[in-house]
Amino acid sequence: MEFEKIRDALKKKEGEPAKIRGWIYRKRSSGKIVFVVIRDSTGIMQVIVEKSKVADEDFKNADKALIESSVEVEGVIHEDERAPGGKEIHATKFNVIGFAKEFPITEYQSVEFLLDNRHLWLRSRRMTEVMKLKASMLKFIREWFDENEFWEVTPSVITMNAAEGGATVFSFDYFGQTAYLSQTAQMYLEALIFSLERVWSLTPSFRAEKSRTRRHLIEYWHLEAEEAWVKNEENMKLQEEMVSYVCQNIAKRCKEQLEYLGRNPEDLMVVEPPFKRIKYKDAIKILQDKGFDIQWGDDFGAPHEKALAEGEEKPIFVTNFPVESKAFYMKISPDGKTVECADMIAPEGYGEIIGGSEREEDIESMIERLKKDGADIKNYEWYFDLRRYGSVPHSGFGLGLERFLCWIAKLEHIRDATPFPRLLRRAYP
Ligand code: NSS
Repeated sequence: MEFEKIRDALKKKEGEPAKIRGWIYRKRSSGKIVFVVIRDSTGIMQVIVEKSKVADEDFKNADKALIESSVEVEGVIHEDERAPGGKEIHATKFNVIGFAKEFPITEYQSVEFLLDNRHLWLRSRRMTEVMKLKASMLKFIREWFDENEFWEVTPSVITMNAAEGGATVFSFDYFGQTAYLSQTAQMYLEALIFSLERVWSLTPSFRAEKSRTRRHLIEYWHLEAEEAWVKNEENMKLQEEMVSYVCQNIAKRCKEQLEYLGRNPEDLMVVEPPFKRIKYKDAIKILQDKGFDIQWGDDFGAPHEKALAEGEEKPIFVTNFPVESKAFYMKISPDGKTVECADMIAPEGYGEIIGGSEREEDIESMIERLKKDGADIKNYEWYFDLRRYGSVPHSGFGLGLERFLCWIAKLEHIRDATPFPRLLRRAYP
């Protein structure tokens, strides 16, 4: 008989044979009977190991094996409403594959302790459900890009361009030259639209941000798209369609994960285009009316974004930020003071999840803005070539996958949206 997943074994009837493998999740012993709950990637199953029903060796091992030992079990299904899932296996064989030492993680542990033991904490039900949700998100994102004729591409993560500003870039010695860890794939995606027209990529992005907040990671997964012949408004349409597609599919196809994490699928079903659009200058007024001390030119922090999306069921866009507050590559609007950009802000205080814009085509304007940031212009010559050889209006956006997941999964802190979070003072394990 082949091994089966616990999910499938739980569908079997009284008296049917079963064979599973996994890790000991819970255990108690009463002399002649050991009750073991086994988990695998699909669920948990109670196993009854009775001294009189298995080989002596098997019983001894079952009796002494600690939580997180890996085991193989053969037996017969028995229906019992007291067991999780209403079924249990009465073992005929109980084989310990790897005995576990005493597991360091017990019920109430500090955040720091759990981060120190992240490699073990990943086995928790909570982390398991979050990671399943993240994998599903990626699947739906891929579906959407595929259906909308975007090509997936693989840009480099080592670069000589600090496109999002020199202040938050990690630099290192690249055989005698200074190179950076990528903050964004955008410039490379821009190069690829001249052959593929619509492209997207998923890469790690790095931000040496000294901020210690619940929404900043030093390394995060960046989902980016770039579209030829597209202006800012159509760029926003694509973003709201993609985000809605992912929300709706998660609501319909990931109920188990959502339920465990306390997110009502109905919250995500209501997410559909169009999303509200607010101009930056109006957003400033709204914030001032709400009592914030904020002026034209100031950037938004978490409290501002939270206030702007207050009472909203869907994300909103804030558009047309002041030129000085945004990156050198954003197209300056006809008013000369703002740029053709949009930040997508999630509801419930989750803040900005997407930054996008139409791209500047005027080389002089970009040089001027780059110089203000102290950038080495010669490293941007290749990028200016894109404007010199058949430039077209084009736009794109970047979504922080972990920020998106925080909102979808109702997480309190972004560290739980990734298996091995890189934080201000942590790159271990
Ligand atoms: O800086 S962004 O707003 N925009 C860009 O990097 C563009 N070059 C993207 C593009 O147009 N191709 O970052 C985009 C998103 C932002 O909205 C967040 O969701 C996420 O990337 N982001 C982060 N997530 C987690 N941690 C940190 N530190 C972080 N920084 C940005």
